[in-house]
Amino acid sequence: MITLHTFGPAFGLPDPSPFVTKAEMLLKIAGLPYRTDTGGLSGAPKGKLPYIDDDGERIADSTFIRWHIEKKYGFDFDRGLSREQRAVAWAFEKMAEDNLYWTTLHARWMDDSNFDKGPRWFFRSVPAPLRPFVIAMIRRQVRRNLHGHGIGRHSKPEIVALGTRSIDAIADYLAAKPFFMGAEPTGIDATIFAFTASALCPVFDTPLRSAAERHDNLRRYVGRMTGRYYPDFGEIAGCRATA
Ligand SMILES: N[C@@H](CCC(=O)N[C@@H](CS)C(=O)NCC(=O)O)C(=O)O
Repeated sequence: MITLHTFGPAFGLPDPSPFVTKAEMLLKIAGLPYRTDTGGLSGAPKGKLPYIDDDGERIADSTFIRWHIEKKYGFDFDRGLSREQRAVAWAFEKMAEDNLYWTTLHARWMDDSNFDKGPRWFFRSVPAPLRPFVIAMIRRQVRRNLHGHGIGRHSKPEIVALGTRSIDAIADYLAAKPFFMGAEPTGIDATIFAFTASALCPVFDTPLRSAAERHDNLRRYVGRMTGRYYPDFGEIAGCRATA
Protein backbone atom coordinates (compact mmCIF):
# COMPACT_ATOMS: atom_id res chain seq x y z
CA MET A 1 0.00 0.00 0.00
CA ILE A 2 1.27 3.47 -0.85
CA THR A 3 1.42 6.11 1.89
CA LEU A 4 1.45 9.70 0.68
CA HIS A 5 2.96 12.09 3.20
CA THR A 6 1.03 15.35 3.17
CA PHE A 7 0.41 18.50 5.21
CA GLY A 8 -3.33 17.73 5.23
CA PRO A 9 -6.20 19.78 3.78
CA ALA A 10 -6.09 23.51 4.54
CA PHE A 11 -7.47 26.79 3.21
CA GLY A 12 -10.23 24.94 1.36
CA LEU A 13 -7.58 23.11 -0.71
CA PRO A 14 -6.78 19.39 -0.66
CA ASP A 15 -3.39 20.49 0.66
CA PRO A 16 -1.71 23.88 1.15
CA SER A 17 1.21 22.57 -0.93
CA PRO A 18 0.48 22.38 -4.66
CA PHE A 19 3.25 19.79 -4.94
CA VAL A 20 1.41 17.52 -2.50
CA THR A 21 -1.86 18.05 -4.37
CA LYS A 22 -0.07 17.24 -7.63
CA ALA A 23 1.27 13.97 -6.17
CA GLU A 24 -2.13 13.02 -4.80
CA MET A 25 -3.75 13.79 -8.13
CA LEU A 26 -1.19 11.58 -9.91
CA LEU A 27 -2.18 8.70 -7.62
CA LYS A 28 -5.84 9.39 -8.35
CA ILE A 29 -5.30 9.59 -12.12
CA ALA A 30 -3.34 6.33 -12.02
CA GLY A 31 -6.16 4.78 -9.98
CA LEU A 32 -3.77 3.51 -7.31
CA PRO A 33 -5.02 2.94 -3.76
CA TYR A 34 -3.17 5.01 -1.17
CA ARG A 35 -3.49 6.39 2.30
CA THR A 36 -2.26 9.72 3.60
CA ASP A 37 -0.09 10.51 6.59
CA THR A 38 0.17 14.01 8.02
CA GLY A 39 3.01 13.13 10.37
CA GLY A 40 5.21 15.95 9.11
CA LEU A 41 8.62 16.47 7.62
CA SER A 42 10.73 14.45 10.04
CA GLY A 43 10.82 11.34 7.82
CA ALA A 44 11.07 13.26 4.54
CA PRO A 45 14.17 12.03 2.66
CA LYS A 46 14.77 15.47 1.10
CA GLY A 47 13.28 17.58 3.89
CA LYS A 48 10.21 18.45 1.82
CA LEU A 49 6.75 17.12 1.11
CA PRO A 50 5.43 15.25 -0.74
CA TYR A 51 7.09 11.90 -0.46
CA ILE A 52 5.60 8.45 -0.65
CA ASP A 53 6.36 5.19 1.06
CA ASP A 54 5.60 2.34 -1.30
CA ASP A 55 6.02 -0.94 0.58
CA GLY A 56 9.13 0.35 2.34
CA GLU A 57 10.57 2.26 -0.63
CA ARG A 58 10.57 6.01 -0.01
CA ILE A 59 10.38 8.34 -2.99
CA ALA A 60 10.63 12.10 -2.53
CA ASP A 61 9.59 14.83 -4.98
CA SER A 62 6.40 14.92 -7.01
CA THR A 63 8.18 14.33 -10.33
CA PHE A 64 10.09 11.32 -9.04
CA ILE A 65 6.83 10.02 -7.57
CA ARG A 66 5.34 10.25 -11.03
CA TRP A 67 8.27 8.41 -12.60
CA HIS A 68 8.06 5.75 -9.87
CA ILE A 69 4.36 5.18 -10.63
CA GLU A 70 5.12 4.95 -14.34
CA LYS A 71 7.97 2.50 -13.83
CA LYS A 72 6.59 0.28 -11.08
CA TYR A 73 2.94 0.20 -12.15
CA GLY A 74 3.43 0.55 -15.90
CA PHE A 75 1.12 3.56 -16.06
CA ASP A 76 1.82 6.04 -18.86
CA PHE A 77 0.43 9.40 -17.75
CA ASP A 78 0.97 10.80 -21.23
CA ARG A 79 -0.62 7.98 -23.19
CA GLY A 80 -1.95 9.14 -26.49
CA LEU A 81 0.27 12.23 -26.60
CA SER A 82 2.80 12.86 -29.36
CA ARG A 83 6.42 13.63 -28.51
CA GLU A 84 5.69 17.29 -29.24
CA GLN A 85 2.73 17.31 -26.86
CA ARG A 86 4.81 15.59 -24.17
CA ALA A 87 7.43 18.32 -24.57
CA VAL A 88 4.79 21.04 -24.23
CA ALA A 89 3.35 19.34 -21.13
CA TRP A 90 6.79 19.12 -19.51
CA ALA A 91 7.49 22.80 -20.23
CA PHE A 92 4.16 23.92 -18.70
CA GLU A 93 4.76 21.70 -15.68
CA LYS A 94 8.12 23.26 -14.98
CA MET A 95 6.77 26.78 -15.60
CA ALA A 96 4.14 26.15 -12.92
CA GLU A 97 6.63 24.65 -10.48
CA ASP A 98 9.61 26.89 -11.03
CA ASN A 99 7.91 30.20 -11.74
CA LEU A 100 4.26 30.30 -10.69
CA TYR A 101 4.92 28.46 -7.43
CA TRP A 102 7.41 31.09 -6.26
CA THR A 103 5.11 33.98 -7.07
CA THR A 104 2.35 32.28 -5.03
CA LEU A 105 4.75 31.57 -2.18
CA HIS A 106 5.81 35.22 -2.19
CA ALA A 107 2.17 36.38 -2.04
CA ARG A 108 1.32 34.06 0.86
CA TRP A 109 4.42 34.50 3.00
CA MET A 110 5.67 38.03 2.37
CA ASP A 111 2.34 39.86 2.55
CA ASP A 112 1.46 40.28 6.25
CA SER A 113 -2.27 40.04 5.82
CA ASN A 114 -2.06 36.90 3.68
CA PHE A 115 0.45 35.43 6.09
CA ASP A 116 -1.95 36.00 8.99
CA LYS A 117 -4.81 34.33 7.09
CA GLY A 118 -2.73 31.37 5.98
CA PRO A 119 0.78 30.26 6.85
CA ARG A 120 0.57 31.56 10.45
CA TRP A 121 -1.76 28.61 11.07
CA PHE A 122 1.09 26.15 10.42
CA PHE A 123 2.65 27.27 13.71
CA ARG A 124 -0.39 26.65 15.89
CA SER A 125 1.24 23.77 17.73
CA VAL A 126 4.39 25.75 18.64
CA PRO A 127 4.20 26.78 22.33
CA ALA A 128 2.82 30.33 22.52
CA PRO A 129 5.87 31.98 24.15
CA LEU A 130 8.16 30.61 21.42
CA ARG A 131 5.80 31.11 18.52
CA PRO A 132 6.77 34.69 17.48
CA PHE A 133 10.45 33.74 17.36
CA VAL A 134 9.86 30.56 15.37
CA ILE A 135 7.58 32.42 12.96
CA ALA A 136 10.14 35.20 12.46
CA MET A 137 12.91 32.63 11.88
CA ILE A 138 10.94 30.60 9.31
CA ARG A 139 9.74 33.71 7.48
CA ARG A 140 13.35 34.88 7.24
CA GLN A 141 14.23 31.49 5.79
CA VAL A 142 11.43 31.75 3.21
CA ARG A 143 12.64 35.25 2.31
CA ARG A 144 16.16 33.87 1.82
CA ASN A 145 14.80 31.05 -0.35
CA LEU A 146 12.91 33.56 -2.50
CA HIS A 147 16.08 35.62 -2.83
CA GLY A 148 18.15 32.52 -3.65
CA HIS A 149 15.67 31.50 -6.34
CA GLY A 150 15.95 34.99 -7.75
CA ILE A 151 12.28 35.97 -7.74
CA GLY A 152 12.65 37.64 -4.34
CA ARG A 153 15.02 40.19 -5.88
CA HIS A 154 12.22 41.68 -7.98
CA SER A 155 9.71 44.35 -6.92
CA LYS A 156 6.22 43.20 -6.04
CA PRO A 157 4.74 44.50 -9.35
CA GLU A 158 7.45 42.65 -11.27
CA ILE A 159 6.71 39.41 -9.39
CA VAL A 160 3.00 39.82 -10.06
CA ALA A 161 3.71 40.46 -13.76
CA LEU A 162 5.71 37.21 -14.00
CA GLY A 163 3.03 35.16 -12.21
CA THR A 164 0.25 36.73 -14.26
CA ARG A 165 2.06 35.86 -17.49
CA SER A 166 2.22 32.20 -16.39
CA ILE A 167 -1.46 32.15 -15.43
CA ASP A 168 -2.44 33.74 -18.75
CA ALA A 169 -0.30 31.19 -20.63
CA ILE A 170 -2.02 28.31 -18.81
CA ALA A 171 -5.47 29.74 -19.53
CA ASP A 172 -4.63 30.42 -23.18
CA TYR A 173 -3.27 26.92 -23.76
CA LEU A 174 -6.18 25.27 -21.96
CA ALA A 175 -8.58 27.37 -24.05
CA ALA A 176 -11.87 25.47 -24.48
CA LYS A 177 -10.42 21.98 -24.00
CA PRO A 178 -11.89 19.96 -21.10
CA PHE A 179 -8.42 18.93 -19.91
CA PHE A 180 -5.05 20.53 -20.47
CA MET A 181 -3.94 18.39 -23.40
CA GLY A 182 -7.35 17.45 -24.78
CA ALA A 183 -10.40 15.33 -24.15
CA GLU A 184 -8.93 13.17 -21.37
CA PRO A 185 -6.77 13.98 -18.33
CA THR A 186 -3.04 13.31 -18.64
CA GLY A 187 -0.14 13.74 -16.22
CA ILE A 188 0.12 17.50 -16.70
CA ASP A 189 -3.42 17.92 -15.34
CA ALA A 190 -2.14 16.96 -11.88
CA THR A 191 0.17 19.96 -11.97
CA ILE A 192 -2.15 22.42 -13.69
CA PHE A 193 -5.01 21.59 -11.33
CA ALA A 194 -2.81 21.90 -8.23
CA PHE A 195 -1.19 25.22 -9.13
CA THR A 196 -4.34 26.80 -10.60
CA ALA A 197 -6.43 25.90 -7.54
CA SER A 198 -3.64 27.28 -5.38
CA ALA A 199 -3.68 30.59 -7.29
CA LEU A 200 -7.49 30.79 -7.11
CA CYS A 201 -7.64 30.04 -3.36
CA PRO A 202 -10.14 32.59 -1.96
CA VAL A 203 -8.42 32.77 1.43
CA PHE A 204 -5.69 34.94 -0.04
CA ASP A 205 -6.10 38.39 -1.55
CA THR A 206 -3.53 38.49 -4.28
CA PRO A 207 -3.26 40.06 -7.73
CA LEU A 208 -2.46 36.53 -8.94
CA ARG A 209 -5.84 35.34 -7.77
CA SER A 210 -7.46 38.26 -9.62
CA ALA A 211 -5.45 37.29 -12.71
CA ALA A 212 -6.69 33.69 -12.47
CA GLU A 213 -10.28 34.78 -11.78
CA ARG A 214 -10.30 36.72 -15.04
CA HIS A 215 -10.22 33.37 -16.86
CA ASP A 216 -13.58 31.61 -16.72
CA ASN A 217 -12.09 28.54 -18.38
CA LEU A 218 -9.66 28.11 -15.47
CA ARG A 219 -12.48 28.22 -12.93
CA ARG A 220 -14.53 25.73 -14.94
CA TYR A 221 -11.46 23.49 -15.30
CA VAL A 222 -10.84 23.43 -11.54
CA GLY A 223 -14.53 22.61 -11.01
CA ARG A 224 -14.35 19.81 -13.58
CA MET A 225 -11.23 18.28 -12.03
CA THR A 226 -12.77 18.62 -8.56
CA GLY A 227 -15.92 16.83 -9.67
CA ARG A 228 -13.90 14.01 -11.16
CA TYR A 229 -11.21 13.51 -8.52
CA TYR A 230 -12.36 15.24 -5.32
CA PRO A 231 -16.15 14.83 -5.41
CA ASP A 232 -16.31 14.90 -1.61
CA PHE A 233 -14.98 18.44 -1.56
CA GLY A 234 -18.04 19.87 -3.34
CA GLU A 235 -15.88 22.85 -4.30
CA ILE A 236 -12.21 23.71 -4.34
CA ALA A 237 -10.83 27.24 -4.52
CA GLY A 238 -14.34 28.57 -4.94
CA CYS A 239 -14.92 26.41 -8.03
CA ARG A 240 -17.93 24.15 -7.67
CA ALA A 241 -17.43 20.50 -8.59
CA THR A 242 -19.04 19.67 -11.92
CA ALA A 243 -19.36 16.49 -13.91
N1 LIG B 1 10.36 19.73 -6.12
C1 LIG B 1 9.54 19.32 -4.98
C2 LIG B 1 9.05 20.58 -4.25
C3 LIG B 1 8.36 20.25 -2.94
C4 LIG B 1 8.22 21.47 -2.04
O1 LIG B 1 8.71 22.58 -2.35
N2 LIG B 1 7.56 21.27 -0.89
C5 LIG B 1 7.43 22.32 0.07
C6 LIG B 1 5.96 22.66 0.34
S1 LIG B 1 5.22 23.42 -1.10
C7 LIG B 1 7.98 21.86 1.43
O2 LIG B 1 7.83 20.72 1.81
N3 LIG B 1 8.60 22.77 2.17
C8 LIG B 1 9.04 22.49 3.49
C9 LIG B 1 10.37 23.06 3.76
O3 LIG B 1 11.03 23.56 2.82
O4 LIG B 1 10.76 23.04 4.94
C10 LIG B 1 8.39 18.45 -5.49
O5 LIG B 1 8.09 18.48 -6.71
O6 LIG B 1 7.82 17.67 -4.71
